[in-house]
Amino acid sequence: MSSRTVAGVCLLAAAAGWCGRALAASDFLVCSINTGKVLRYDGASGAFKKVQIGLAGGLAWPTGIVRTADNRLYICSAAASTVNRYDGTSGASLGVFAGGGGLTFPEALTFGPDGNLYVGGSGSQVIRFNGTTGAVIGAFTPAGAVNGAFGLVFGPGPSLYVSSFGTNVVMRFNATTGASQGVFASGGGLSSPYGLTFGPDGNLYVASGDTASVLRFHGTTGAFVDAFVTSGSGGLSSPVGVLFGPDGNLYVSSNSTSSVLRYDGTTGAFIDAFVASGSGGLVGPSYFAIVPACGTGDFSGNGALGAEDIPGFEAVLLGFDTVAADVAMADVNCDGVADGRDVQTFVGLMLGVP
Ligand SMILES: [Ca+2]
Ligand SMILES: [Ca+2]
Repeated sequence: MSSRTVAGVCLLAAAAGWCGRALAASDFLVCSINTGKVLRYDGASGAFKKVQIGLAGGLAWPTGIVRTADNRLYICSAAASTVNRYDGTSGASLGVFAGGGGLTFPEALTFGPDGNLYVGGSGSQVIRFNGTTGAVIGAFTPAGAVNGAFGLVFGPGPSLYVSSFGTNVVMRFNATTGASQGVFASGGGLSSPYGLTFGPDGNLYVASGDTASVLRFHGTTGAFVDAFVTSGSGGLSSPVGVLFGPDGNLYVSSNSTSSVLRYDGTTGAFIDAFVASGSGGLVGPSYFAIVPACGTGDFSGNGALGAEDIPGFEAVLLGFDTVAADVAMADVNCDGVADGRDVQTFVGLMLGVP
């Protein structure tokens, strides 16, 4: 059977929802501020894989990063005061997506429940952009409500929770109107807050830059719970990004030590330097994203993707081969599923066409 036939079968099947084979493997994409690059690491071992984006599209001082379901990467190019868009597989630049509207030195971004893009920077307001076109919608939060919006997350309320870097608090805003709901979290030593995320226990975890810790606040009341990651634990210094990984543990980028550290997701105890200091040329990590791992398509195991790999690739797409490692290998377009949408990328890689 030709690969063209396979593509046709699986595109139809994918539409019906049964052909795609979901994967568990993930990678980390880490923004390396000082080198202007985005680096890819194995989500299981933390080993360096490759430079995903290297200075492409005018990327300067990369900070906030999110991946969307259509496999696009949106990255804050802080020094250019723009949000740039990239192909999640090749890392190719798709140009500047958003900018203007008063956005300066953006460091944090997230898509909202309305599908629009919310970006925080060095100013006093979170700016909203059309999530499809990137056009400026306008300031979302009231003027002066924050001083450096360097962390954003939508959460219970529904509300938008914003780290206000210069005032050492987490502010809360109505997720629909942007109206201020006041200070949500403060105290416990919170100083120069950066990334924040809601954990599996429903509480809010906030990177506290100046105290080199990750503080936990009650997810409903905002009351200080504890220093979940204690000051300097595991060498933590100037934490920026905080995310719970697929293994349930907490990952924290340690900007000053150029590493990503891992902590027990229940106790907060230091586990290891998941991404070792300087690995792959990492200098000054800021935010990071956890994304589906890319398959190599190299079923023959000869270190290259070629015609010899077609039978193995077809066997996965047709469902004859359901071995997890093979399914992961077939996801060459890195969208987390092995299906007909991988055919174009597979053929491109085989022919050496980016
Ligand atoms: Ca091969
Ligand atoms: Ca895929």
